[in-house]
Amino acid sequence: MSETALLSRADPQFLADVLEGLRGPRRAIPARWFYDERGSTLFDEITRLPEYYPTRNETALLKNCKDALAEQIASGGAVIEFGAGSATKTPLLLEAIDPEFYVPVDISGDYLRNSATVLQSRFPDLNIIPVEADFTQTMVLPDNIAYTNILGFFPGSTIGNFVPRSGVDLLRHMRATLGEGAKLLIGFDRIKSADVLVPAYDDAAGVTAAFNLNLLHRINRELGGDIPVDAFLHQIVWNDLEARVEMHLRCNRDIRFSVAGVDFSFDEGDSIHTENSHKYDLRSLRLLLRSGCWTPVAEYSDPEDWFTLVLAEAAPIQTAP
Ligand code: AVI
Repeated sequence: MSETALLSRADPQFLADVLEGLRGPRRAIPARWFYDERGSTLFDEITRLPEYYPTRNETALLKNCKDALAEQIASGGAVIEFGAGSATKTPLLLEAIDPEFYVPVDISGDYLRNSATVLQSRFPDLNIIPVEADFTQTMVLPDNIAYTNILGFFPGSTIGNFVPRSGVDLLRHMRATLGEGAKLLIGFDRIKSADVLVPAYDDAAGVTAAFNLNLLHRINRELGGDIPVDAFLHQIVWNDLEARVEMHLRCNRDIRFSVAGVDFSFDEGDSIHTENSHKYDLRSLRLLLRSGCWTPVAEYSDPEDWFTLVLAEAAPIQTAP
């Protein structure tokens, strides 16, 4: 395919983010672009790695707080999940609170429909209404859901992939989407030793490295790039000041390449910042929720305090004092 034909099919936002992000001096590409088909498959593999504790710990936590959740959340309402849903975590929540409607919201329509089909066979009486949308923006909920009893579900500590300013914006959009009287069940990965955090993002089997490097393959494939992928190394940094694990792609030699006809040159040691994964203590996660117009009402943590699920209520939108 010619480069013009290729670029006419490319996502214009992906192209803009990559050209802007490679320009430097502080090169960075938003983490949302990891998730093409290959990236989503690799992320799925990551969640099963021995070093990657968040999925295991959050799943165990959900199992353990099922009864407590059932006491706090009335059955027969609607669950709005931000993201297409996980094959293990979503059924646990649905079993616990028995809603009438389940509305998964995701930007990737194919992935959304596939996971909805799998879930429907397991919960034949549940009304599943997939919504293809960007959940980082306020959206209108399907009008056939019961607006009285709404629970947002945002597991996985995906909130950690947003810098605090964007995380607050995201929570406020969720508050606007879900409305007055809604609740939110949200997962937060906790601050812990770098000896645990770093291997979780730099596993021995190299799956996270492949996930990180796949971004460059995607750029080459979708944006007509000729980046020599073998010149880049997966690098993980625990940034204690910002309380976050950072992923970078570090260049191991001087190179030149082009993307969409634009030339770039990298020196040995230059890097592209590809992801932040913020970690929280209880005070910082409460502050983030309150800033995003949510009032925490219950917290569930595992015995090691490695992961916390918070149930929060929509707060009145107020600016003073
Ligand atoms: C999706 N997100 C919560 C994952 C995380 O832990 O920040 C993405 C991930 N990146 C590398 N490993 C996992």
